[in-house]
Amino acid sequence: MVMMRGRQQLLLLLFVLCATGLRIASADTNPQDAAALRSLMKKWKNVPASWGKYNDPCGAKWDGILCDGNGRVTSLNLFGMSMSGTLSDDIGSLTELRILDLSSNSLDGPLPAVIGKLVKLEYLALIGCGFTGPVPSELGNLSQLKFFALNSNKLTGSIPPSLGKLSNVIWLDLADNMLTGSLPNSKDNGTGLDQLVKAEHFHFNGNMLEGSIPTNLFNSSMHLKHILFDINRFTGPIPTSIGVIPYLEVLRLNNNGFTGKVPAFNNLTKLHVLMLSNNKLSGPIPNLTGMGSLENVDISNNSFDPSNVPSWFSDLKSIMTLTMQSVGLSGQLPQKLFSFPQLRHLVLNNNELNGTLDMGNNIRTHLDVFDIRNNKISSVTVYNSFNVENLKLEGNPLCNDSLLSDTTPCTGLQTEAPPQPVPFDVQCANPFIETIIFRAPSFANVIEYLPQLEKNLSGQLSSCTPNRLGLRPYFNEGGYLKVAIKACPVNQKKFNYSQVLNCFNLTLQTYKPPEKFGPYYVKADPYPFHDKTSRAVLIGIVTGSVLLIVGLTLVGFYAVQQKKQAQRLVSVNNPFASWGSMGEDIGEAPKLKSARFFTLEELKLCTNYFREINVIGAGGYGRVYRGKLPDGQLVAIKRSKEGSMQGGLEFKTEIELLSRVHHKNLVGLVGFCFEKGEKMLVYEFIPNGTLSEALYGMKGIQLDWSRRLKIALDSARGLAYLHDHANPPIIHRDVKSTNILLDEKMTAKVADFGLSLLVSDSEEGHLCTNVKGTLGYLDPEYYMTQQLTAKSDVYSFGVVLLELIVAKPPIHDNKYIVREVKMALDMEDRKHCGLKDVMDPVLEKMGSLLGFPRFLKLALQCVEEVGTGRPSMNAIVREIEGIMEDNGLTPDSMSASSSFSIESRTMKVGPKLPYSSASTSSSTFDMNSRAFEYSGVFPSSDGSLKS
Ligand SMILES: *[C@@H]1O[C@H](CO)[C@@H](O)[C@H](O)[C@H]1NC(C)=O
Ligand SMILES: *[C@@H]1O[C@H](CO)[C@@H](O)[C@H](O)[C@H]1NC(C)=O
Ligand SMILES: *[C@@H]1O[C@H](CO)[C@@H](O)[C@H](O)[C@H]1NC(C)=O
Ligand SMILES: *[C@@H]1O[C@H](CO)[C@@H](O)[C@H](O)[C@H]1NC(C)=O
Ligand SMILES: CC(=O)N[C@H]1CO[C@H](CO)[C@@H](O)[C@@H]1O
Repeated sequence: MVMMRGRQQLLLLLFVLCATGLRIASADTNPQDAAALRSLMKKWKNVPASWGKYNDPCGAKWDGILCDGNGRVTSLNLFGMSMSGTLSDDIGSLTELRILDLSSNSLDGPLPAVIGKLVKLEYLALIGCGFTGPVPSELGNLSQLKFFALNSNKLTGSIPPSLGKLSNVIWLDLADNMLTGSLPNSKDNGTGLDQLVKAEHFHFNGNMLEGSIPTNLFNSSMHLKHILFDINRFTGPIPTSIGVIPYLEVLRLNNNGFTGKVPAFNNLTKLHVLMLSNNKLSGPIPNLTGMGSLENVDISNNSFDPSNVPSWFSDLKSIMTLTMQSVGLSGQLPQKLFSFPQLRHLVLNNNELNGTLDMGNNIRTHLDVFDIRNNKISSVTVYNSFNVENLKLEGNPLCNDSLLSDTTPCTGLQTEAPPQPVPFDVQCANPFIETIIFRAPSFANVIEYLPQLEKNLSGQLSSCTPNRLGLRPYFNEGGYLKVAIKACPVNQKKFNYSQVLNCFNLTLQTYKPPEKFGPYYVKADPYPFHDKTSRAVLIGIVTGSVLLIVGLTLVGFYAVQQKKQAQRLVSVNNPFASWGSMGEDIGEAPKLKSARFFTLEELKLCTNYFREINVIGAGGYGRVYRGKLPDGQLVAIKRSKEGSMQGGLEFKTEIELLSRVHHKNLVGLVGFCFEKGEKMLVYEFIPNGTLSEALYGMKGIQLDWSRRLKIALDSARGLAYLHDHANPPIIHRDVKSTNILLDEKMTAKVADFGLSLLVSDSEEGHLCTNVKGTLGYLDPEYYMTQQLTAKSDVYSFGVVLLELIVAKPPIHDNKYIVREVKMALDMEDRKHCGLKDVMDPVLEKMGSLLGFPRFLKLALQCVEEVGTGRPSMNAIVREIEGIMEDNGLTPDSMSASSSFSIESRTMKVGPKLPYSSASTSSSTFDMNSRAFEYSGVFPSSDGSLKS
């Protein structure tokens, strides 16, 4: 009988072993710990599916549990499991616990005091839950604790003095709760935070802590690296003892009520981030002499004594972000400041800075923001190397009465739109999303650092989500940088519990972000672990024929992966392959000469995620953005609207065409992007704006006659190339002064021949098509007959030549330029040909009008009614060359600055290039080209406007 029972038991055991997937059960869980876990589980909803399914938490592996050889639970890690409920006192029974991490769950209720019994605990992380009530003073008994993080809950009450007994603690984080009271110290409260000499992190920001900070809280034997006391209600003076902490890297005291003088911090030579803004500090501006590690300083909005620009501005050799609003600064900024290569944000508005703003000639920095609004600057010296578009000058005397008054630095039109959260670009049904909150980044321009972070994080998460990561950065009010991460599962519908626990649990700081990002914490969004399909799949796999399924699955995965890999390879080589689904056969990759393929991601990064501020033109086709490639090259990116008419085939034709066209008087194509429904053309960026701006847009730029001849010649050469040397020939179809751009040497380049049609597409060079072009430039013959020829471009070019004389738009004051000039014409007048009242008045002031009658004659030939009466572009080139040579001007050797003058009243001009770069902020490609079809308004050449 006994024998039988034994055999039955053996059989039963074998059966159980088989049913649990042939797992060899190791140590049984200690019954006390097993009971505690079951009781804890009763108070929790949505525990991992493995919980309770198996009898033995250690042996059968409940997700998130680790045990020692005696079956005692040593680690309870349920980060981001989307659980809810409360934490019961049963936790106190797990006395061998070393790691307790329940972060990013919807747990609430009070923290049980019995956590204080877990005396072996080294890591306690209850971050981003909803715990309420006080921090139990019993937690001070956790003498082995190294990592103590209760941040981002709803804890109330004061910080218990007993925490001073956490003699091994390195990380102490109580931030973002509702804590009140003062910081306990050993002198007043028996025990206190001053005793935590091993601590490297005091993170108490975002509470309602109050009172003054005791002087004895800090001493020189401490190891503090980060002091985050910002956004509280502290009052009284900043203790001088902070200045003796040898390893301090981040000091954030901003947004409190600190008063009095800022103590000497000069010995804090490792300090990177110093934030004192929005307090009531007084006395002299802090003396930061010798603090060469500072990268991010903000001392704005205090009540410092007015002072001259301090000499330590020249010491900040590592500075990236310097913010000093309303601190009573006067005088001039030292040029040295602008030689520090990492400086990106300089915000000095609402001070008394006066005299000339002269950044010197060796600017090594690229300022993304230079805000010097509401000061007393009366003049500015601008050098070639400085990017004027980021300068904000409003509210300075300089803006009242100078040629700058209408420019963006003074009008503030470039004021940054509030940051828009950009959409993630990875898509999947069940992404895992978590946000890393960086509490003291050194930089303000995240775009520059995002690629580093992405690379670094991809490495960290690669075992769960290779190549499938989206990042979305944004700064919030406190200067905290939040980066949301969206990770997609690969070859599976969802992430499982153990993947989330092993890959995404960044709470214990095992993940090291790149330098300059500073301290961080992580908060995960809830994840839909518990919807039915996933459980069915899981149960299916467990209960089915394990080997068979594993075998089949492996084969299946392999096949899918091979296929995916093959597809990936194809799509990298040929971005057009994925577009076959549009119903058109686009075929092979375009045949490109020297133009490259950009990914959508690359173009996003170089345009700041297509931010509004980078838009330099817009119109029917879409928008044009300014961007900066990683190698520093500036580009103009023409992005077609979603669902724009042009299909993949036309797009391919266009880029093939454009990539073949290379001429120094044509704006060159750098590359293109064709991905996820986006069609973008990337052109070289031409810094000095359009011809129309130079003629009648910007004040300050004045082109003399010989310079205008040269511009006419340059653009004629560009068009002649399109007509006669491009293969196949190209008709521009939209020649106008806004499509002629001026580069840094004032060389003209013709832009936007995207509307072009291939001449060879039709017979005998004639094209029958809908009339397209721009009001004021349109060839009347083309309009009447709809026959497009190269001579239509010649007509439009003739209008541009007249604009060079008149310096007004082709239609102005209800007059049409062609008609206006013809009416005034009087060839008897040898000097002005009767156009004295019509022509640009500055022309005569700026020197003689060599060859003017011949030039005028050429222009009028170009605008002949009948196409056959007009010269070819080649003939035009030869005639302008002739005009220049006969008048002693050498067409190909005009230097950049010889005749380009600028009126200078309050503005001094640097040695290199005058203030012409102001026009960089306006459009490179005029997309407002009011292209119209038959029904448009057309000016007849007699000057009236007809409908
Ligand atoms: C610490 O001592 C000070 C001075 O006696 C007292 O005001 C404060 O309330 C004490 N703090 C705590 C947390 O007990
Ligand atoms: C800085 O350190 C030096 C040398 O240790 C010391 O003499 C000086 O008093 C310190 N300054 C401050 C402000 O603590
Ligand atoms: C600032 O501190 C440095 C070094 O401690 C000292 O030499 C200098 O005189 C101080 N400057 C002012 C304006 O107090
Ligand atoms: C700037 O302001 C200071 C102090 O008000 C004054 O002494 C100085 O002369 C001013 N400089 C210029 C160039 O106006
Ligand atoms: C407690 C725990 O499971 N920690 C894991 C968190 O993630 C890291 C990787 O970042 C793993 O190494 C840990 O085991």
